[in-house]
Amino acid sequence: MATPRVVDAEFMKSAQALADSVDDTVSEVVFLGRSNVGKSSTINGLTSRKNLAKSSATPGKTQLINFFDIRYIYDDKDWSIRFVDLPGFGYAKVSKDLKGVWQKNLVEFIKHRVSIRVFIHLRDARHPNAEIDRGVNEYVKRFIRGDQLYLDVFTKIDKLNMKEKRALKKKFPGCITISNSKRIGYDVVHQKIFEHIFGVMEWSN
Ligand SMILES: Nc1nc2c(ncn2[C@@H]2O[C@H](COP(=O)(O)OP(=O)(O)O)[C@@H](O)[C@H]2O)c(=O)[nH]1
Ligand SMILES: [Mg+2]
Repeated sequence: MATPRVVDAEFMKSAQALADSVDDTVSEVVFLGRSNVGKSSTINGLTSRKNLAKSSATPGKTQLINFFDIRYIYDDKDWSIRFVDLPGFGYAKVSKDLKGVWQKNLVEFIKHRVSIRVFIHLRDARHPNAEIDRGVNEYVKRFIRGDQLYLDVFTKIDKLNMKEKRALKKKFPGCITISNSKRIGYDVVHQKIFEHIFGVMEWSN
């Protein structure tokens, strides 16, 4: 089964909050995760662009919400969505309501942005038990809507040996694993995104 292909990817805008975000008429995939987990690398990898995410992540912009226009080709047709790169959250222990981990405007964005259809939570495969990731997962699942998909995606899988990979799969059955340095795992991510947003794929794996 063919995989949807990204044929265009363009930086649109950096926003501070929901209020100055781009229009909300196109389905969005938001990427969240700790600083340094590989968010920018994943967006660059999925779009096969070297510097798409980095180019907007100039100093001072890292705390902003970055929007990217994405055009897929699938079945000879064009399909448009947006990717949204969210500021990374820190390593601090999770407080009950994540105050201080994510700024208020970010929490407002992920709660109230109507166009979000997919949350991609990037997690470091070497630290699958990080408390902050568990906290974020539980937190988002409290208000996630029925039309939204939440995907755990483990990055840096190239850093794991066989034994560690087996342990990860055992703890998170069916989890998605990727490597940005080896460019592995992107097809499944594209397929999940596409299937959820457009619901037109018949694929088996
Ligand atoms: N080995 C390995 N390194 C990665 C991978 N993804 C990202 N990195 C590296 O991790 C560092 C942080 O990546 P970056 O994309 O800037 O993370 P961000 O802060 O979440 O946007 C960089 O040095 C990347 O080259 C991966 O899958 N495997
Ligand atoms: Mg980044």
